[in-house]
Amino acid sequence: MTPDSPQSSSRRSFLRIAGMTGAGWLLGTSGLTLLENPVGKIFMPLNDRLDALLLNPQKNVPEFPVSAIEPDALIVNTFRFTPTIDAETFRLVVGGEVQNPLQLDLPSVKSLPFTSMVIRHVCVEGWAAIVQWGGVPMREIIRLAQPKNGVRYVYFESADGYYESWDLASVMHPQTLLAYQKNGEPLPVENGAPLRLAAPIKLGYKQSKWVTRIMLTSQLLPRLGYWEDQGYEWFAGL
Ligand SMILES: Nc1nc2c(c(=O)[nH]1)N[C@H]1C(S)=C(S)[C@@H](COP(=O)(O)O)O[C@H]1N2
Ligand SMILES: [Mo]
Repeated sequence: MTPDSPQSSSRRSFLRIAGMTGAGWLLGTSGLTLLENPVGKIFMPLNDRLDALLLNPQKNVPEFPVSAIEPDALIVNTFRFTPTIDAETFRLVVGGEVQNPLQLDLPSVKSLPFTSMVIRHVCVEGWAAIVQWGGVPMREIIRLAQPKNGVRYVYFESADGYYESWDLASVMHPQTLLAYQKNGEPLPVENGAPLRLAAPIKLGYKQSKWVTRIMLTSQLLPRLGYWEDQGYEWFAGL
């Protein structure tokens, strides 16, 4: 943990999150949304699909010890160009079929629960690397956005024009992170800063770098993903 660890930030920082009402939707750790009103606290169930994914989390993939990290093994794999993103003006947009569209600045993203994991990154081109990633579990962001009933897919748009679609269950996996640290350091720009996907359950090309926009949908769109649209497998599970 660094001195300015995201875990030390107070819940008040949630108020900086655009799209939240003054009445205040607070997030319980139980996976249910907690509504404070004059009468007391009322538990509001989310939609069934999301409830199932939150209350019956999928099995964690075993992680590696920090000593197993291979600092030089992660090959930068960028197919177009490395975009420059201004951290000050950056907003992560979360929209589509959600009840609570979000525009999160970086401090807001970093105020969300922090997780770190040491996993193997596997590229379809025939190399792999054990890497530590730190960031916010994607499920926390999905939960904040409150998907409407019927949402099954999540689209990720990147600043370099890269795009990917995932199934909701894989996005809700506890080890699917929106990462902003690599091997204990701030995420380098060539690895996707300020925010990139990292997960031990999918091949490298599913793990979008420079994520700017997250869209929740009930149906897959004609464009599936940068590599999928050139014939690569969509699910790409490990
Ligand atoms: N936006 C964007 N994301 C991307 C890519 C890319 O070119 N653009 N390459 C993908 C591929 S194939 C891999 S293996 C990983 C590589 O991540 P790294 O460059 O941090 O090693 O990023 C994935 N995400
Ligand atoms: Mo890759």
